[in-house]
Amino acid sequence: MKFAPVKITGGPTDGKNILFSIWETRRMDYEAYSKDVSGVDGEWKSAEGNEALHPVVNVSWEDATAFCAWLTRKERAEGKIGPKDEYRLPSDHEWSCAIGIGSKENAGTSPEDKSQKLPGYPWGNSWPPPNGAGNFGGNAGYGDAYDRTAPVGSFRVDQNGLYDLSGNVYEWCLDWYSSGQEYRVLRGGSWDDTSEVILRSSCRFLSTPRGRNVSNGFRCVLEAERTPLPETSGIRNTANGAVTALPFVGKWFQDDYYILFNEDGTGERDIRGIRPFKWTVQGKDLDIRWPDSENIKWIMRYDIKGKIDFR
Ligand SMILES: [Ca+2]
Repeated sequence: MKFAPVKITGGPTDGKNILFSIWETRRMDYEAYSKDVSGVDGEWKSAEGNEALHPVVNVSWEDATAFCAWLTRKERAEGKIGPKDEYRLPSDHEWSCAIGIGSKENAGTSPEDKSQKLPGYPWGNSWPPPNGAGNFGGNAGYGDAYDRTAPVGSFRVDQNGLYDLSGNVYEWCLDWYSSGQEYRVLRGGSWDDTSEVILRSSCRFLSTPRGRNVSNGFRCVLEAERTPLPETSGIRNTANGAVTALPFVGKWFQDDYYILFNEDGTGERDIRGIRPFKWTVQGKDLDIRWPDSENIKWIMRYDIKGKIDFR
């Protein structure tokens, strides 16, 4: 799973960068969970024509929440995330921030009160959706190549680096839909939706917490601690021992690799411990090179507010 930071404005996580999975949770992710935990409901397997890279569907809010709790337990035990870091569903307001309308909504009112109130879509105000905007229903006045779900990441990427917020599958959010506490919130529309109202960024859908549907999946977020280092701290280059000031402590997650910057500026390695790497720092750029292949290079750009961009 890959994650990208989304700046949250308003609500309990105001000012934080919440790491959003760039994809909806895939069948391959859910399969790993179902093999590791006994008693996981098997209805997700029944969706027709789906493959590993398609989003998992037929999962309830309770299923999705249990998946996030499992991933948190697993990665804390493996040392991939810190003891206070947590995978969970995004809140309804955080999801609004991800799709670009968080600052236009009141974080304190119920999803029901905000549903469909704002016009507009992730691609602007035009209707029907432009080509490549997402995986929607066949009668949306827009053609895509998929009758049902599409592999995650098949359509346009947004300004935060996220795919398929709009369309493909509905995504469960943490919140109750309204004060009656009977339904949970779903966002974003699906492969089966064609309505210009339903596909608005502000539209909310609802279902009981145990409801499962072929249009409903979910996306995880990671709420992680990230504390700036004092200005005098630095990172030690393991190749030559030099310490370079870098006011940042953080973690970055890539499918197989995990880079950790400890508070004392040491601890650099990949999670498998196979290949140590060295780095150079130029301004706010961290240039990471594998010693056995100068052609493989990651450059990470930092600012002290915690935003990380891969280039
Ligand atoms: Ca979606």
